[in-house]
Amino acid sequence: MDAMAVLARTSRPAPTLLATTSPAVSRRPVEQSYIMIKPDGVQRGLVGEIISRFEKKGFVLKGLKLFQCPKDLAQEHYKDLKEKPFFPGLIEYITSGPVVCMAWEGDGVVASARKLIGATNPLQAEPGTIRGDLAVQTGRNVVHGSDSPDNGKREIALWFKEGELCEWESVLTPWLVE
Ligand code: DAT
Ligand code: MG
Repeated sequence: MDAMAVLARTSRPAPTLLATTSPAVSRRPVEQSYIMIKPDGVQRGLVGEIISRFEKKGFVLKGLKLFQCPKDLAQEHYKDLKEKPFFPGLIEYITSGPVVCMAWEGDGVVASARKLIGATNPLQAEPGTIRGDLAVQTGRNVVHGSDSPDNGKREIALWFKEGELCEWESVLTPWLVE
């Protein structure tokens, strides 16, 4: 291996970049989104595929668990839709098997995750999005993503108990944000 190749392999962000992770530095409030792989995504073996899209994009995983959702939690999560005719079917579907609950963090993560996920109806979701690539029907659209930063907070508090989120810094952060 020549000297340049060795350098490329071993280079690290400059210490001044790493210093931005110091607790003394004031930061903007962090944005988090609640992302959930629905029971069809788990049953179809799409867990790794879906997680990897958020990892590769550059968001940071702060919470992750496989979870059998009780009915009352599903009803609370989707309470804004309770008057819709599809509500009972939606609750049955979400509670029909384990889901994967995730908290993803990063600037703009809520809107960006919605773009990565794609339109509610997978037939209208763009190719390249999760729903556009991996699903065909609204009632089996494999993944949920919060629709606003406030709902991100609300949903993470709803689905995760105290102590289930991890506070950590990714070593990749200085390579992803300046
Ligand atoms: P999204 O999941 O894209 O935020 P939403 O919040 O409007 O969409 O609806 C929540 C879920 O409810 C959606 O992912 C699938 C289900 N749903 C919505 N509209 C539906 C419909 N017309 N028929 C069946 N299920 C529907
Ligand atoms: Mg929604």
